[in-house]
Parts: sequence; C-alpha cells; structure tokens
Amino acid sequence: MSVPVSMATLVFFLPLAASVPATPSSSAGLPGSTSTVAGLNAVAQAAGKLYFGTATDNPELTDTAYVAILNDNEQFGQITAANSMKWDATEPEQGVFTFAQGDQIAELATNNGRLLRGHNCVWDQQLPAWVTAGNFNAAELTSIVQNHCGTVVGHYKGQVWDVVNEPFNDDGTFTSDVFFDTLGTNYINIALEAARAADPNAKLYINDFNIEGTGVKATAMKNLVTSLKSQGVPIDGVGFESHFIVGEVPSTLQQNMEEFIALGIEVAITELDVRMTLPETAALLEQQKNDYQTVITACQAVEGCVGITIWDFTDKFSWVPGAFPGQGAACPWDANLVKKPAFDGIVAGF
Ligand code: 9MR
Repeated sequence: MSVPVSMATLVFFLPLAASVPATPSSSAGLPGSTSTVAGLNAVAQAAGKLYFGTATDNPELTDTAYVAILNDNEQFGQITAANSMKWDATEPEQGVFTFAQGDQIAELATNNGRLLRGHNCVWDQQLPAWVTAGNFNAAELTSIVQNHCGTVVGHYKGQVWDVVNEPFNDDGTFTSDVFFDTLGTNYINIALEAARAADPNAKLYINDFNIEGTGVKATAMKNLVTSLKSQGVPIDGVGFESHFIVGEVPSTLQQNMEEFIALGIEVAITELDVRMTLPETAALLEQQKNDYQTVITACQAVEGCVGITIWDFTDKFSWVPGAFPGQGAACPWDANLVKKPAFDGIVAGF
C-alpha cells in the first residue's frame, strides 16, 4: 500500500536535500568527498580484504603533507614501489645490485607493519642497456634472469611479487622483447622458478593491463596460468592493473575474476586509477566515483580477490598526464591532497 506523502513533507524535504552542499575539493569549486570514513584500509579490512594500498615513488617522499597521508595505516595497508624495484633501479650494471631506493619504499611498508608488493622482476620496460643490448644467448640470459629475480625477491623476502609484468600484447600474443625473443615463453618459467627458489614464502604474480574484462588478452593470460600450473611452475596470482577510463570499467570484471580464481590462483587489483579527459567536471567526477565503486564492488564480491592497490593516491603524482596528454584527474585525492568523490565511491564499494 502506498503511503500518501503530503505536500508539506515534500516541501520540507526536497529543498533540504537539494541544499546539502557538496564539499568543494578544488579551487574550481568542484564537488569533493562527503564521506566521514577516515581510512580506506580500515574499511577494506573490516570488509574481509587483506589490504587497501597505494603505489608511491621516492621523489614524492619529500612532500610532508603527502607522506602524512601515505603513512596513515588506516588509509593504506600496503605499498608498491612505482619505480624503484624495477630492473634499471636494482641492477643497473650486470651483477651490481642497488637497493637503497627500493629499501626506502620497503621500509615505509615494513616499519609500519604493512604489506609490500615487489614490482617487478621481468618486464620489457625500464631495462638497462646492458640487458637489452647484450646479445646474450639463451644460456646466458637464463642465468641473468635467474640471478636478477632470485636476488631481488631474496632481498625483499616474505612479500608479494609481480615477478612477470605485462607479458602480453593486447591481441593476446606475447610481447616481443629481449626475454621472449631469446627464450620464448620459457623466460616466464625461469623467472617464477628463480623467485620461488629465493623465497618459498613469497606470493608470485603475473601482472598485466587490459585483462580486467573477458576477451582475448584475458584468455591468453588464463591459458598461460593453466600451462604454468600443468608444468608445475609456481604461480600464485594474477594482477589486474586496472588503469581505467571514466565510464569504461569492463562489465565482465567480476565474472573474469571468478574465471581466474577457478584456475586455482588469487587475483588482486594492482594499479587502479580512473582517468578522464580534462578539464574535470562535476559530472565526470560523479562518474569516476561510480567507476571506483564498481571496481571495489567486484573485488568485494569475489573472495579470491585479496586486495586493491591504487596507482598513487593523488593527482599530484599520477603517471597519467605524462603518458596521456590532456587526460588526468585519475586518483581519489586531487592535486591539493583533498579527497574527491572517488574516495566515497571506494568506501561505498566495500
Ligand atoms: O608509474 C610508473 C611511472 O612513473 C613510470 O614512468 C612508468 C614507466 O613505464 O611506469 C609506471 O608504472 C607502470 C607500472 O610499472 C606497470 N604498469 C603500468 C604503470 C603505468 O605506466
């Protein structure tokens, strides 16, 4: 039975609802977060996830206002080094390992009792010239990959590692690089086995983008996981990078996660951000909020989705404008370190 609503009630409530001011988050007066929740990691853990985390990078650590948010355990329970554990940073010369920058990030995590995600051992990018231009034969490169992965994973023990990063092209074929061109897909086995030998307790992942929805690239990754498992090669998880565009979160995200988990592995959202064509508008920020919520809701619905990492938390340090001119505003905090509606979307998703 419908209850008649008197005109007086409507007159009372409608203007009230309409008059709740959206907190401005920018000098442009755009809407901001209205959430009263203090920390995303606290919300994620209360919802049964292992962590909510963020990437960070060494040059950012001189920004004290930024670091104050980064070091809040309620906000972030996991840290990924955006650059300083990559090959060019950790083994710039053959056999010469440099961990000072990586250690600075690792200590942010481990000194605060937080999780660290190692990123990454083998990737076609950010490689020193000695690797790409060394003209190594298969035996030499095998030993180079073993030494590199074993040493970096062994240095940061007890962690999660993106051992292999971005092995596929968007059409599901393997990326041509020095590793694939010299060793075929066996470079993946070599890297994973070296990582396992260095640390039997590390969680070993393969990480990629454009595998978040079902499709040829996701299928290629599933086939790779199946193949590795059938060969007895250690593989514990697949990372869904999740660099999304406003309004374009794949509708098959949850289904796809479930399909990966059915292979006997876990998944994680490893590099989440949601970019837009600038300038920001209230409508774009609202859609972005919904997009963040959609991603969190999917992970929340799937037990084997263990946690979520955003690819830095503030637009001040996002990689997006540098990579996609004219796009940006991809993070849940704006460039002034003020929470955006996206923050509320994340909270709502758990
Ligand atoms: O955030 C990283 C940026 O600072 C680097 O310039 C860039 C170099 O390729 O790598 C960025 O991080 C990437 C990550 O390592 C792998 N997935 C895509 C990320 C964004 O490019």
